[in-house]
Amino acid sequence: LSDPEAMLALAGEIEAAAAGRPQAGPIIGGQLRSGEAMEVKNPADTHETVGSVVLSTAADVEDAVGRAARAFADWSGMRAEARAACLDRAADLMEQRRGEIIALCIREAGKTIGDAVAELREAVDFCRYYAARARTDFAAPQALPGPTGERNQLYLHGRGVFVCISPWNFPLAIFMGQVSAALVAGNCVIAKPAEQTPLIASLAVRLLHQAGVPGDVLHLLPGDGPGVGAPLTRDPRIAGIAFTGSTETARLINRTLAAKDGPIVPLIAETGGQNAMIVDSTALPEQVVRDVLISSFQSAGQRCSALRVLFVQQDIGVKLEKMLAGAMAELKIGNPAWLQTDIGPVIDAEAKAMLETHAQRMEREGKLVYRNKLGAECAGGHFFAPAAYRIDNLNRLQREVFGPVLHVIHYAADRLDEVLAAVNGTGYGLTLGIHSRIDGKIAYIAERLRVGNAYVNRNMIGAVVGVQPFGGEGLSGTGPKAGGPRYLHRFATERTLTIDTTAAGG
Ligand code: TXE
Repeated sequence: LSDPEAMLALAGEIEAAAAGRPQAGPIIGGQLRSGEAMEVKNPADTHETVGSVVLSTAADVEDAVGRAARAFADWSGMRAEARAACLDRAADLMEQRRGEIIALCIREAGKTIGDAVAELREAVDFCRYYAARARTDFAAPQALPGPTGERNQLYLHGRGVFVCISPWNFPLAIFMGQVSAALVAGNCVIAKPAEQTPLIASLAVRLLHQAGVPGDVLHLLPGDGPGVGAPLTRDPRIAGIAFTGSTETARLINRTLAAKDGPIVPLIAETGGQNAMIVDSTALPEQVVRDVLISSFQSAGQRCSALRVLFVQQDIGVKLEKMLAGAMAELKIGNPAWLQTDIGPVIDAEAKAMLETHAQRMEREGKLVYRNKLGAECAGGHFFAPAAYRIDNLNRLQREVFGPVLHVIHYAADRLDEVLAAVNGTGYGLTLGIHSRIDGKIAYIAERLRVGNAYVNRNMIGAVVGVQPFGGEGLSGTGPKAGGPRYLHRFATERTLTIDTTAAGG
């Protein structure tokens, strides 16, 4: 975005693509099914129809799972190289169609241009990274040490039909991350996108088919959780589930898996966080403010990694709050299609209502640090004015507040251990920020907090594929880490082959 000429070219592509009215629906065996279509609205302007979607029926679920199960032997028997090549081609296609993809991320998911560009980049990175990992880990068996007279080999093999259930907050990157990993590991895939973002998912599936993934290997089933997601998780023919969304839904899926007959299958769950940043009085205030703003408010706070609770050492608390308020006042909230916009809408009316209810409670129970005002341009969409509140302790927050709301807690320097106990006590364990210039203290905090991704003296955004593999523990998910060297292995089953080499010709 820093090169004005490239930005201008991209803006032209986005504008040209924004005129389209894409259609989504069940894509089964490579064919888009028709039916009664529902309109998909733009969260920034609910009068604008972005496209339409046909929801999947029970018969679609049955058809898709049956076809995927029948296609599994051929797909899993293919050389890993052939599957990896499909992912590389899909990455190329995404880059070629960037204008269309970015325009959809803006119009269907309310992403700002910067967020949409980053989302596309991440989706491309996932495809290329998993393709590369498949080439190293899946192409040939791994030789294992063993006693003389014996050769031992370890193979990775696809599991079967994998169900990928994805959320709306990274409708392309998380969707592509799950689906590409499952496919390249040798599985057939049924993808169930979030009900809010079927159009982006539909485009992604068409690109994967165009890249060479056979129609019967990858199916798309748009629809809601109870109607489409739940029947998929109950189906005895599925071999695994990759899920990103709320902790509550992950628990529901866990219970379904526990109760059903048939094979025992893995659940790879990536859920929410109650992410904290701990700032002491040696931190550089300007840097802290800049990093807090990015960590809390980028993507309108709708990232599982976003900063929710800022712990500030008491002696600098008031000064930092004042600086934060000043910086928040500069934020531009509005149409995400405008280049100058920092914060777009939240995803839907339900999300906005949940955030407003929380804000009302905070206004009663906490102390307002700052709340932005919304301009007239926000009237037609699901906009929520970013807010920061000072609260006295972490128990005030029962669950993840998924939006642009920051909570500030002041702590006394000699009570750092209580802060650490409180953060661990949430049960979540996703991201953590530390701002301090005391190495010993940084190490002390990092060693004691149970989190998946910790960031020191920087913002908490940026799980770059292959650089900061992403994922949490406890209520935040199961691992393995997305974009990490061991992610694909969980989508595969391990088989060993032991050969007696003392026999003739061995
Ligand atoms: O999540 P859901 P929602 C958190 C965030 C947010 C809250 C609710 O706190 O406020 O979750 O968001 C599918 N069986 N995150 O309602 O319901 C559903 O259709 C099978 C954090 O969007 O968990 C969608 O495809 N599937 C998060 C997906 O699960 C079911 C991202 C996620 O929806 C199902 C999103 C069922 N019974 C929300 N019920 C993150 N970790 O980034 C729903 N689904």
